[in-house]
Amino acid sequence: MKIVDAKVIVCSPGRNFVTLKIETDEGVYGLGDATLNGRELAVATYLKEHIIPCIINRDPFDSEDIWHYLYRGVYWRRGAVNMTAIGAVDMALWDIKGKALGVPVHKLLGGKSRHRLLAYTHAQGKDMDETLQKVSDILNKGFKAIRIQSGIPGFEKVYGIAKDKGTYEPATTGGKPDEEIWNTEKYLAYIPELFQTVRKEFGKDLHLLHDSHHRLSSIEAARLGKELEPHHLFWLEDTVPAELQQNFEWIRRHTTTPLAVGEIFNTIFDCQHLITQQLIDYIRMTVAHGGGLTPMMKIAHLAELYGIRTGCHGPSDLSPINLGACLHFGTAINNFGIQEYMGYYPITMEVFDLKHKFEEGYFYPSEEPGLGVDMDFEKAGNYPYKKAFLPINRLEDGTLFHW
Ligand code: KDG
Ligand code: MG
Repeated sequence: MKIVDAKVIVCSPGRNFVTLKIETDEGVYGLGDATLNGRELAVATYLKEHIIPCIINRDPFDSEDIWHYLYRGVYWRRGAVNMTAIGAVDMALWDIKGKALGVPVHKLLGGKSRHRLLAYTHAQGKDMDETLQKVSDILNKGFKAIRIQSGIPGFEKVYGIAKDKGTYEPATTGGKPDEEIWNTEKYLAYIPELFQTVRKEFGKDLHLLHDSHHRLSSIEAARLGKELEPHHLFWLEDTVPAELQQNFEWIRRHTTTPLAVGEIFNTIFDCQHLITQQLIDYIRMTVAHGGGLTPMMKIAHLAELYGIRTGCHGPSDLSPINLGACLHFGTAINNFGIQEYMGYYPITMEVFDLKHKFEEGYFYPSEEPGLGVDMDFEKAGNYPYKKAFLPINRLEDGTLFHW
C-alpha cells in the first residue's frame, strides 16, 4: 500500500477545524485532526508545504518510521505547531491501517482493556446560582463526572464561562485577541465556597473536577488544593504554568487533592519529570497535540509504571476526529482515567460523523474499522475559515498574565 496524495481541509462549521486527509493507492483514506486553536493556518501551511511532500509514496503501515522521520528527521523538534502536524499524520495513518485491515484502531493498539470509558463534561455559569442549575441539568443528562467553573464576583469575563447561554468557546473572531482581566485573590476566596455548595446540594457520589488554567503560583496552588480537600475532587487541573515541572514538587508536599496537567504539552519530555517523580495523578495530553497515537502510547506506558492515569484533553475546539483517536487510545491502555467531552455544535456534527456511542456519562468505543469518525467534505466546503484568536489575560494593573 502507498500514500498517493494528502489534502488539508480548513473549515468552520461552528468554529475552525483543520483536517488532514491521507489518500492511498488502494482507495482507503485516513483522517487526522490538525486543529490548533487560534493558530490553525500555521499548522495547515506546515502540513502543505513541508510534510505532505515527504510522505507521498510511503507505506502507511510504516507509522513508526514515518513518525521518527517527521520528528527526529527534520532536526527542529517539539513545539505545538510541529507536533500537531505530526499528530495529524500519525492519526490518519492509524485510521488507514484500521480500515485496510477491517478492525477498529484499539485492536491494533492492544485491544480492549475496558468496554466503556468514563467521560466528564463542563458545568459553567456566570454566578453560583447559574452554575448550580447547570450541574443539575448535566446530572439529568446522566453524566457522572462534571468539571465546574463559575464566574467570579466582580469580573466580567472569566476563563471557562460562556458569554451567552451557549457552549463555552474561548476563541473570538476578529483582527486581534480579546483581553480579559484577572485577580487571583478573588478567585482563591471564591472557589472553595463554590465546591462546598456543590457538595452540599448534590452529595458525595458525583465526580467533581476543576481547572485553574495555569493561573496560580505553586504556593497558591497548594493553598487551593488544601482548601478543596474536604470536597474530594476527582482532580484539580492546570494549577501552575507547567514549563517548570519542579513547581509540582511544592504543590504535592502540601495537598492530597489529585493533580492533573498536560493539555498544552506536546512531547514526553514535557511530563517525564512529573511522571517519574509521581508529582501528578493524571496526564492530560491529547492525541492531536501530543504528536499522535504513536508517542501517546509510549507516554501512557511510562505513566502506567508510576500509577498515573490518563485524562485526554477533549474540548470542542478539537474535532471529533481527535475524540475518536482518544477513545481508541483510552480503550486500549490499562491506565485510562477519564475522557473530557464538551459536546459539539449541531452544525459541527453536520460535517463530522462520530460513530462512538455516548450514553449516561460513558463512551462505548466504536467497532467500525479505523478511528470510527468520518467527514462530509462537500458540506465542509460550505463553512470557510474565519480568523480567530484565543484571548489574552491581564492583571487589574495591566500586567500581562497567564491565560
Ligand atoms: O483552546 C484552548 C482550550 O482548549 C482550553 O482552554 C480548554 O482548558 C481547557 C480544557 O480543559 O478543556
Ligand atoms: Mg484545561
